[in-house]
Amino acid sequence: MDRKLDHTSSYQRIGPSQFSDLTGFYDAQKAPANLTETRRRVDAFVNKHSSTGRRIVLVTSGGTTVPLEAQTVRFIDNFSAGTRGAISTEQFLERGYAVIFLSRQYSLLPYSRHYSHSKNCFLDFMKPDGLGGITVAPQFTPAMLKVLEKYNSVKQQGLLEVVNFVDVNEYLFLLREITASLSTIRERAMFYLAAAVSDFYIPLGKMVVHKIQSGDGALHLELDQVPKVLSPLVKEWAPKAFVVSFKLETDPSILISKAKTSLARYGHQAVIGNILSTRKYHVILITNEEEKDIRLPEKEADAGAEIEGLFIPELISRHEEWIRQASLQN
Ligand code: PAZ
Repeated sequence: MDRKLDHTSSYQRIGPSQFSDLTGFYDAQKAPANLTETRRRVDAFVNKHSSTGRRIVLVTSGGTTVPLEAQTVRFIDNFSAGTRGAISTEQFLERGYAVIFLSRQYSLLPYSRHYSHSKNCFLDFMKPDGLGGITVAPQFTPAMLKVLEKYNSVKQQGLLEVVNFVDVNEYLFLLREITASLSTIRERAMFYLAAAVSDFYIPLGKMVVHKIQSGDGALHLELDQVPKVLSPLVKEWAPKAFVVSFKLETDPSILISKAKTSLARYGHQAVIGNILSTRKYHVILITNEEEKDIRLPEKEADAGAEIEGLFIPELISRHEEWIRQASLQN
């Protein structure tokens, strides 16, 4: 027997089923509890680095969940491990940026990612030192020392601010808040939107409170479309910033046209197109002026190179030009 969930007994149905304007979305959804504290933290980070003239990039990373119940037992998720975001953050930090890392809780983090999702358990990197303590096994020491030095330097200079989300609702509230903060540094802000954000969700007004019960046959879910925040982000929230979005597809034949449509629709500066199965070795950088195929040669990949090391310098040089052009107009 098929059934429909009785959400009306738990929550009153509110608002239209799709929010064409975002105010409707933010009014109807519940803000995360840590929003005010996070804004304070991000404001302090932005103020500190803006006073030194440093450029700041917001890197979004990892996948958002879509809860099925308000007291969430089940949720929809996606594949993203946050690899792109974590690697990219290291690249930006190495090139002088301060980074706000808006990342899915427990997905990969810059620096620790070299060990946390390695084939080895973290304990395999260690050995007893014979004096009752622990040391790093000698074969891993040179590589780990390099990572540790970079990590400590970033920490000492306070160049990295990590903000976590789990579900798509938290992500959208945090993104709007961080954008408001970053907009104060105008052209020196870059948005690098690499998170795999769900296109569909269940609005609070349509969600059941308690665990969905089994035993009554098939479950039919209806998901609303997540509002497109890129439009207000580019046009209203941070109109002076340099904005890079990502476009993921599985069908190569539609990737470029979808990326170009996105660029034309939202009016931002660049799209990085990638295909699920080849995303670690091949991306396409699309701007209004060009379409650049960027590939990581196999030999370089085998030697440990990562494709972000090829396309992030390209983005940075375009960001520098963006800042230069703005300074000519002021
Ligand atoms: O997190 P990851 O490294 O496994 O994947 C990165 C990615 C494919 C999520 C990213 O490159 C991307 O394309 N993000 C945007 C996805 C989208 O089209 O919404």
